[in-house]
Amino acid sequence: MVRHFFFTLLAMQYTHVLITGASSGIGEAIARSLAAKGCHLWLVARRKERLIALQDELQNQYPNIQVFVFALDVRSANAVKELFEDLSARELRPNVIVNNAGLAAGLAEVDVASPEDWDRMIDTNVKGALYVMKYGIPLLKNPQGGHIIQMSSVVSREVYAGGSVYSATKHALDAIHRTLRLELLPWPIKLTSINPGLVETEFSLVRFAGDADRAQQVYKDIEALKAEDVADVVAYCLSLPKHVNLPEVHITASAQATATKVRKKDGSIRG
Ligand code: NDP
Ligand code: 8X3
Repeated sequence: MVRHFFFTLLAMQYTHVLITGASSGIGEAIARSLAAKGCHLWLVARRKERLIALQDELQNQYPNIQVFVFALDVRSANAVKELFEDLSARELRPNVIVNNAGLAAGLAEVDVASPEDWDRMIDTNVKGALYVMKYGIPLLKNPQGGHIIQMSSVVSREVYAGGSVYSATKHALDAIHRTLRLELLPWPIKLTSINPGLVETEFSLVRFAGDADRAQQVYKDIEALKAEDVADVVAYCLSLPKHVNLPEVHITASAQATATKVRKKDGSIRG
């Protein structure tokens, strides 16, 4: 309660925020959290009806902000290009990009995994994120600058059996993030990579192709992070003074030591 009061009081440095993957989980929680702080929002994902429901809810709750919705697949370079071309022609445009859309597909070892799953992960997590940066960065290259938040993962630095390609995509994002910190240094553009551990969202449901029982096992008997916990950290990063940046934030549940090693509620160790 006290924590949420504190986070509500944070003043944002930038208040015009585009969020990819805003139809669910972490992206949706970021949208709710930033709307409460008075930010204008551009919500991006494929499931239009979910985005519209969120837009309606936030517009009703916070009539002073503007919420825009764009239903698109970040795997389409053309769709992402058109989105940012459209935005750059408008007066009201984003100065924060939360590059959050992403997924894991499957948990199979390399010799038995599906190449289609690999394509989905690489096309979404790496190429999709790159398209958003390529076409979004020109919007931030101005004297006012902006902030790019990249949703990565603890597996940008770790690996586990069955997670080779998901982990490879997040390692790739880490390399891209560190490269962009060099390339964008001439501009007042902050870059933050958020690296969460286990967060209870639709992530595992997607990973296991809608198998709810299997997805529930991932979070069973442990106290994982909630999407709101990650959203609070994003809000904190966006509220830091202009001269302060957190380039990388690792955030895990208190009961998580590595991507796979967690303390269960009964005190035993899983993984
Ligand atoms: P969710 O499955 O709940 O949300 C994923 C979001 O990404 C949805 O809004 C989905 O929208 C969007 N998305 C997926 N593919 C595309 C696409 N091709 N084009 C546009 N949007 C897309 O999972 P999380 O909230 O947990 O995941 C968000 C990010 O956090 C991901 O990058 C994930 O890798 C990362 N992460 C998650 C962790 C976890 O344990 N949950 C831990 C560490 C990092 P739609 O389907 O409507 O397009
Ligand atoms: C998601 C975290 O450990 O489930 O990035 O792969 S994990």
